[in-house]
Amino acid sequence: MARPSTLPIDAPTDEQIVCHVDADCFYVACERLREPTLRGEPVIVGMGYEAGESHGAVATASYEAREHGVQSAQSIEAALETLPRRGDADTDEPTAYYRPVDMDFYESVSDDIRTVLEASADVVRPVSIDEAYLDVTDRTDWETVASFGAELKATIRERAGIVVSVGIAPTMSAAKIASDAQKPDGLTLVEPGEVRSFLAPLDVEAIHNVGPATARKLRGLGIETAADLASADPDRLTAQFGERGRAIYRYARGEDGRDVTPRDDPKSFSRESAFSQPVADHDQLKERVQTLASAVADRAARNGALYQTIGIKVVEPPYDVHTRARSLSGPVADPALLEDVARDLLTEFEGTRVRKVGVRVSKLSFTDREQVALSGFDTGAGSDDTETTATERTPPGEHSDGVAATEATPADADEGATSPEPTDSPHLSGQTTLSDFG
Ligand code: TTP
Ligand code: CA
Repeated sequence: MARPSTLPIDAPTDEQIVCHVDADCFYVACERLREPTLRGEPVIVGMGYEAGESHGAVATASYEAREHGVQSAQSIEAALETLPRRGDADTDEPTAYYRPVDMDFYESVSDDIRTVLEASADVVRPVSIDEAYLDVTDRTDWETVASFGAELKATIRERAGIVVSVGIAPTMSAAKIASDAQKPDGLTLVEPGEVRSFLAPLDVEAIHNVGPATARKLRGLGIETAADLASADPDRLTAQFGERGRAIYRYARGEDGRDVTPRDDPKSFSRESAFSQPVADHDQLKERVQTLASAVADRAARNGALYQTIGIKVVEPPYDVHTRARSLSGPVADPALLEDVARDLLTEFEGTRVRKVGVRVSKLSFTDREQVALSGFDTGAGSDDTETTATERTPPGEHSDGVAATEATPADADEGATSPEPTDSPHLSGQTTLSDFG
């Protein structure tokens, strides 16, 4: 049914059926995949954590560990106080298993989930490594959508080994909130006409575009719940918050006309890695660069990307950032060439003490390989860098913009405008030793 042209763009519409899929305690679920003895146990995955150590922060905790109060972003030290490492404690007190973050593995599991999502929906919008919106309007209808959701969950469990929670609603905001409503292993359906009453009892902060600061101001005005916001005076909200006042008023009423759209292609893929002590041994650096180059090549391949510029980043202690890049004459997807160019760019830094290295590919294109072959460019160029036409010296910091990763949060992410800006890799903070550039 076409949207009547007299309706404002944000008017409620029953046209869309949106699924929001969010994996349950994702990093832990991945660890349990390869280590089934962790099932049913308290498990904590630490960012910047190493086996037997106590530094780093909790990336996620299993639901069993959450019962004891362990939560994301807590320090590992604090978590260890609540739940000592299994094997360390000689008491009957509860203990937990601790594991370091392994992004490469989690990304490969994320790709398995993505494959199921792509096959189940006409449009998939990934939001983070374990979360995506699906437009399933043409795949189901409101009468059968509950079994569609159940089947989707079962297929993800079967193909990727991961338990997800699913929210289904006529709008993106309601679908997102619904997926969180009955975690873990949830399936929550909000039917057309029910969105406003579904939102009504929620805290204002649950509403799309309401961040912590806006929520505080709203509470100051006596507006505590979505119902309060939905029945507030829109002119007063506009006077207070500008155009956004009217937008959040609409969202609170369940009026969210956003379509699920595929995310823009990323601009680059990168990986970097820090050493605990500065390293001057060139062979060791070369080896690390090679590992990073191969991880980047993998990631580009998984995303069907060709790259034309290959770059490295070298950080001398304390914060002296050098970047070097080389442009090829055409786009390639060639891991061996990528590794060679990255290693070659590194030779300039022989003898340098290095705290951190990174590898990046940019100038991406997403044409398929067939087209590239047709254009006469040999993607199997191997390590022959006669393909290279220029070495550009890029000023320090160049790599800090335009960064995009597969988990990039879209510009219109669900965080309120007053929330902190999402980074390219939503939960990866500086704590990690292997992270994205920028
Ligand atoms: P979330 O979806 O927020 O959390 P979760 O999947 O662990 O748990 P839930 O069942 O409540 O959805 O984040 C996805 C992954 O992102 C998470 O497994 C680990 C990582 N992460 C961090 O590294 N740091 C953080 O502060 C958060 C919140 C998540
Ligand atoms: Ca999750």
